[in-house]
Amino acid sequence: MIEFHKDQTRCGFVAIIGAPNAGKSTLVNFMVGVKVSIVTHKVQTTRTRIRAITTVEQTQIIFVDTPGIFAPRRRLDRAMVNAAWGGAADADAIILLVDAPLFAEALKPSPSARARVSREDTLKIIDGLEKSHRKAILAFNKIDALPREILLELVDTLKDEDRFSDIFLISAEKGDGVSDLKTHLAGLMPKGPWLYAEDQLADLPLRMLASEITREKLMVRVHQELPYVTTVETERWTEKKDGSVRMEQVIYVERDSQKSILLGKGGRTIKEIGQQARVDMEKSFDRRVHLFLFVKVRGKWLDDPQRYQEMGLDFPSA
Ligand SMILES: Nc1nc2c(ncn2[C@@H]2O[C@H](COP(=O)(O)OP(=O)(O)OP(=O)(O)O)[C@@H](O)[C@H]2O)c(=O)[nH]1
Ligand SMILES: [Mg+2]
Repeated sequence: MIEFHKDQTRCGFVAIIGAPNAGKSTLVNFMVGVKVSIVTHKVQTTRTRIRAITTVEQTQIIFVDTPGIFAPRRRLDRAMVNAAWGGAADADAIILLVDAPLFAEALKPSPSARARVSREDTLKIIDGLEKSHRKAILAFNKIDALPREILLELVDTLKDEDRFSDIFLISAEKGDGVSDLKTHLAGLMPKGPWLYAEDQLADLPLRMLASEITREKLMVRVHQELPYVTTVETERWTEKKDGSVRMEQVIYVERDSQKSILLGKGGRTIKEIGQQARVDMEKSFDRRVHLFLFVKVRGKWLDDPQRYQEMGLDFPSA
C-alpha cells in the first residue's frame, strides 16, 4: 500500500509507448475518464504527444500518449517516431503497451503480415529501451480478446526480459487491470508540486483537439482511399454571443483526385464527416458548434515545416 502524508504531493510523467494500434490512446482516455486522444481501428492514428492529467489522492499523474513506434519511411513517420521516443525520454515511468492478441498471433506458424510487423516493432522498442538504459512496465493489452492460457504463455515469452520492472495484463477498453496499474504508477511518481489544476484533464489547445476530432472521423471514413495523406487545421474559432462557437477547418490533401474522394458525390462524404465531427465536438466542448470544412490541395504538404508545427511535431531535416 502507498502511504500519503497530508502535506506531501507527488507529480510525474508516465509515457505510454508501443507499436501502432496497441491501444495507447484508449488507455490514456480510460485513465483520465474522458476522451482526450483520438482512437481508430487503423494504425498511426496518433501523430503527436498528447498530455492527459489525472489525480489520485495526493498524486498527479500526467500521461503522455505517443504516436506508435514503427520502422519509419517518410518524413512524417520519422517526426512521429521521434516524438514518441522524446516522450519516453522525459518520463518518470514508461509503459510499453503490447497488443496481446496480435503478439500471440505472431507466434503461430503462419501469422498475418500485420501481426509479424507489430511484433517486430515491439521487439525493436525493447532494443531501444536497452540502448537508452531505460526500464519499462510491460502491459499486455486487449486481454478481453484472448483466452487466459494463451495469455500466460505470452507472458512467459517476455517475463525474463530485464528491461521490464513489472508486467500487467489489462484491457484498456473494458478497464480490466487498469486501476491496479494506475495505483502502481502513482507510487512511482516523484515528490513535488502538481503542475496542473486538479480539474484539468488535458494539455492540448482546444483548436487542436477540434482538428483531431475531425481527423478521427476522416480516418475512419476515407482511410481505404486516402492512407495518411491528410492533415486537419482549425483556422478560425469564433465565439458567438449565444455561447456557440463557429469553427473553420481546413483539410489538406496532396492531389486533386484526393480532394474529389474527400468531397464525395455531391459533397456527401465531407458532409458526413463534418456532421460526425460536430456531434463529437459538441460533446467535448459542451456547447453548440457550427463547423465549416474546407478542402485544400497542397502538393507536398508532407514536406512543409509549417504543417508539422501545426501538428505539434518537430520537422526532421531529412
Ligand atoms: N478488444 C480490445 N480492443 C482494444 C483495446 N484497447 C484498444 N482497442 C482497440 O484497438 C484499436 C487501436 O486503439 P488506439 O487506442 O487507437 O491505439 P494506439 O496505440 O493509440 O494507436 P496509434 O495511435 O495508431 O499508435 C482501436 O480499434 C481500439 O478500440 C482493448 O483493451 N480490447
Ligand atoms: Mg494513438
